[in-house]
Amino acid sequence: MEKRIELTKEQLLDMLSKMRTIRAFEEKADQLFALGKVHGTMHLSIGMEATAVGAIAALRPDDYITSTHRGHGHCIAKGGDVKLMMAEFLGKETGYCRGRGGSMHIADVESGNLGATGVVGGGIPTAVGAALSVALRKTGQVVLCFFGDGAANMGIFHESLNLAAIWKLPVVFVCENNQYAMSMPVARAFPIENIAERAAAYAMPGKVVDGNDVLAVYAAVVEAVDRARHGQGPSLVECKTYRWKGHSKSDQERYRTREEVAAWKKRDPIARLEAYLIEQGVLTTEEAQRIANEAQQLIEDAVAFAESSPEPRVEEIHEGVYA
Ligand SMILES: Cc1ncc(C[n+]2csc(CCOP(=O)(O)OP(=O)(O)O)c2C)c(N)n1
Repeated sequence: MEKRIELTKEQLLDMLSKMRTIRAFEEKADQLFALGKVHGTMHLSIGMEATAVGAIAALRPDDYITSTHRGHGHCIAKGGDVKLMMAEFLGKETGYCRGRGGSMHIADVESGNLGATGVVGGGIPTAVGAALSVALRKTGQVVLCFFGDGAANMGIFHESLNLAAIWKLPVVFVCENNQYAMSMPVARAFPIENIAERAAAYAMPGKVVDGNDVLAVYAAVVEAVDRARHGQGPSLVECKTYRWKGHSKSDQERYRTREEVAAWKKRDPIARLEAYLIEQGVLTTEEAQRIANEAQQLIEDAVAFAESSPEPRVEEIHEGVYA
């Protein structure tokens, strides 16, 4: 694990707690889906918690993020309310988007989360637009943009990075390279080894980090955020990580082996952080258990809230929906 001695115990435990909350939210989401309680599909980021938490920990609360279709973790890490998220997930009137958006369309503008999107790569130009806005308004905010490896092969990625670079916008591009775009492995989709190498084409720093090491992600993004905040323009940070679950619920997982999944599970970002903090004397096993229990309880309460919430009324179902 990368050492960040300037982090306080409180900050470190907050990182662990957020990672635990994301894991608990998504394991519950998986169960609820299996019980037939969810409309549509969903994309889980189990195994990728360190990228969301490490990157967002480098931000100020008033900074912005844009998210992806795999966005539960980003929302929780940015301070989203799991009760409203769970209600949205179950299509309830009390959800973030009054149940109209579901898993893939959660936005929480108050916490600076400009939203998840079902359009792959859609958050990239949105982030650049938001960065242009904060630059013109001189607010000193930074925009952090999450996207997957698949999105990095879309035209909009190149156009957006170019614009951000020539205008020196305060945006940090965080590629969550979880090794596959649906069933397409990165080795077959890219002629280069690291997606971060593409930063050179736009004269911005490009860094590769172990995306399962929350402190390494944090350190890389702190540096990028600092540059952005001081008018030095955008950066690209590639976090190498892995999703434990299938792409979405319709995935038969014929493109990868059980051995590969098992090998990545050994690099569980949560277990790694716990082990590191215990070894450093920052955490006891009892505290680790308490943090895990609290996260679980938070999610149980969120489910109770969502399940007891009303469904949207049929006659109002088009309210707030734009297509
Ligand atoms: C514009 C667009 N093209 C295609 C799709 C279908 N689609 C949904 S997810 C996905 C793969 C995305 O891969 P990646 O960007 O690596 O993100 P990951 O799913 O790995 O998190 C595709 C092609 C879509 N939703 N939007």
